[in-house]
Amino acid sequence: DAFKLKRNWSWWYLSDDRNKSWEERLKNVNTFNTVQQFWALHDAIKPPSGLNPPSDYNVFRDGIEPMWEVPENQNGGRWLITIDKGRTPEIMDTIWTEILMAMIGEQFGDDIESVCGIVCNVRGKGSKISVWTRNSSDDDANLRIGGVLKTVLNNASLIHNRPLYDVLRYEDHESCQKKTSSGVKAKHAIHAVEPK
Ligand code: M7G
Repeated sequence: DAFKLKRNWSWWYLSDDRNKSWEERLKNVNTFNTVQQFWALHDAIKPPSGLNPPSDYNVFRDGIEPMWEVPENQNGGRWLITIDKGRTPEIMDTIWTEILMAMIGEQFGDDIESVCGIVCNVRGKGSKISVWTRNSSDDDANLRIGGVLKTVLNNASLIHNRPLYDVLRYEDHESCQKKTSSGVKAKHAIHAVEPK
């Protein structure tokens, strides 16, 4: 028997086709709701490190589209992990798979209602992985979600015997859309190792 997941998840791909608009580049790859379907899909397609920059993977829950414009994301924000250009590509793949497993395995508990999905931006200038949450002003839920991410990633760092990240930063989507060269000011920050 298939191990049923608690909900439906959709995997999306944003292609590297620079001649198309952002919306035209975004395609729904598949929807899954069992553990077996998840691993079949995960193992059949390239890991993030195999994609040509600039392209994205998104895995979002219950029919939520992975874009700022939809009601579930309009007032939202993201926990962001930046992956330095100098790090090995496997680091990105490991972080991606670890957060993905935590999310579809319901590690966020009741706060899953505040989680919309996860994004991997594969970029030549340095890739990014983020967890999108529904309400950028809901500090309690966002900090709990950030706390789960810290636990998941710190455990994974021990298993893989290397630090996977330095800091998680929370920013709202609105600031990201207005972003200037000076970057976006983070609303919250959680360090892998709290500074002494
Ligand atoms: P990005 O991919 O989030 O970051 O945004 P990047 O700077 O690392 O590449 C790059 C560009 O993609 C934005 O300036 C938008 O033009 C477009 N874009 C990104 N997102 C997440 C959206 C979205 O949700 N909706 C729309 N319409 N465009 C987006």
